[in-house]
Amino acid sequence: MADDFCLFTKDTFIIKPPKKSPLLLRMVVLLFAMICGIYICSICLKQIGSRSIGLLATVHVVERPCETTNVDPSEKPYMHFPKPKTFSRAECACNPVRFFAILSTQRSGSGWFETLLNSHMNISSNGEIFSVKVRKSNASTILETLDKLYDLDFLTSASKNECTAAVGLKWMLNQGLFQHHEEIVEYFKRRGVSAIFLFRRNLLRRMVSILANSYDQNAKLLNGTHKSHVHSPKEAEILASYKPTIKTTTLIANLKQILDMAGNALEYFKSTRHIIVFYEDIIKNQTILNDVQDFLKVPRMDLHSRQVKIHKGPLSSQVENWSDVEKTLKGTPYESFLHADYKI
Ligand SMILES: *[C@@H]1O[C@H](CO)[C@@H](O)[C@H](O)[C@H]1NC(C)=O
Ligand SMILES: *[C@@H]1O[C@H](CO)[C@@H](O)[C@H](O)[C@H]1NC(C)=O
Ligand SMILES: *[C@@H]1O[C@H](CO)[C@@H](O)[C@H](O)[C@H]1NC(C)=O
Ligand SMILES: *[C@@H]1O[C@H](CO)[C@@H](O)[C@H](O)[C@H]1NC(C)=O
Ligand SMILES: CC(=O)N[C@H]1CO[C@H](CO)[C@@H](O)[C@@H]1O
Repeated sequence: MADDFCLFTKDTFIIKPPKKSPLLLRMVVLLFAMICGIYICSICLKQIGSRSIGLLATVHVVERPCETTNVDPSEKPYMHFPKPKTFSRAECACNPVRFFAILSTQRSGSGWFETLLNSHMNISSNGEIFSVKVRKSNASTILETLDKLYDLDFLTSASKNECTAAVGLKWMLNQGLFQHHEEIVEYFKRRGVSAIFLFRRNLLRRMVSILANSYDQNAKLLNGTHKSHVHSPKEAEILASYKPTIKTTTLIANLKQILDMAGNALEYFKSTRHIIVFYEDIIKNQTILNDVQDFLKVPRMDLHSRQVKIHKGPLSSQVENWSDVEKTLKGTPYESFLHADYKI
C-alpha cells in the first residue's frame, strides 16, 4: 500500500509536471516571440537608418558638382549656389551667384546706374528695399531681409530667371547702413557680399538735383505727377526749367557733411571687397561699366538705360543765385565744383 501510495504520490508527482509544463512552454514561446520581435524591430530600424543615411548621401552627391574646382581659392567666399524656396534654379543651379550692394546717396545717379545693371541678363538689382521702414528697424530685420534677398527669395520686378549670376540691391547710406554698420560689415564678410560705392564728384550739382527733386514733390511739374527720374528729353527739360536757390549760409557746412559721410562709409566698409565708381566717370566714358561687370564676374555686355539726364549744361545756368554761390565757394576746397562741367 505504501508502495501503492508511494506510486500514487509518485504518479501524482509525475503527472503534475506535465500539467505545469504548458505554462512554462507558453512562457518560453512568449519569451522567444519577444526576442524575435525585438530582433526584427532592430533590423527594421537599422534598415530605415541606413536608408536615410543613403538618402542623405545621394543629396550630397547632387550638391557636389556645384563645387567649382578650377577656381582661385580667394574667389570661393564670393561664389554662392543659392537654393531658393520660391522657384528652382533648374539648369543654372550650379552657376555661381555673386552678392552685391550698391552703396550710395540720394541723387547720385544710382537709379540710372541700377537700370544699367538690370539691363544685363544675369544681373538682378532689386532697388531700394530698405526704403521700407520695418525692414531697417533693427539689425536683425536688416540681416533677415538680406538673407531673403541673397537666397533669391525676395521677389521684385528686377528679379531675373534662374540664371541670375549677380544679385543685389541699392542701399542709401542713411537707410540704416550707418546706424548698424558693424553688423552689416560682419554680414558682408561672413556671406561674401561685395560693395559697389557709387558717389558723385560734383556735390554742388547733386545739391541742385536734390533741391529740384524736393521742389517737384510739391510742384509736380509734369502734368501734376512728381517724377524723380524721366524717360524723355521733353520731361527732362520741363523739370530742369526750375532753378533752385541755394542757401549760401549753410552751403559749406552741407558740402563738408556729405563728404564726411562718404568718407565714413568708405572707412567702415574698407575691409569688405569693394569698388568705387563715380557717376561723372560713367557719363564720360561708359567703359567703366566693364570694370563693374568684371567686378561682379558677369560676362561683359553693352548696358543701356532709358532714363534721361535731367540737368545738363553749365551749372551757372541752373542755379538762381549763382553769383552768391560763386562768391561763397571761391577760395574754399570746394571751388572746383563751380567749374567742373561735363558734356553728354
Ligand atoms: C526688430 O524689429 C522687429 C520689427 O519691428 C521686431 O519684431 C523685433 O522684436 C525687433 N528685434 C529686436 C532684437 O529688437
Ligand atoms: C546668363 O543667363 C543666360 C540666359 O538666361 C544663361 O544661359 C547663362 O548661363 C547665364 N550666365 C551666367 C554666367 O550665369
Ligand atoms: C501733359 O498732358 C498733355 C495733354 O494733356 C500732353 O500732351 C503732354 O504730353 C503731357 N506732358 C507730359 C510731360 O506728360
Ligand atoms: C574710355 O576709357 C577707355 C579705357 O579706360 C579708353 O580706352 C577709351 O578710349 C575711352 N573712351 C573715350 C571715348 O574716352
Ligand atoms: C537766399 C539767397 O541767397 N538769395 C540770393 C540769391 O542770389 C540772388 C542774386 O544772384 C539774390 O538776389 C538773392 O538774395
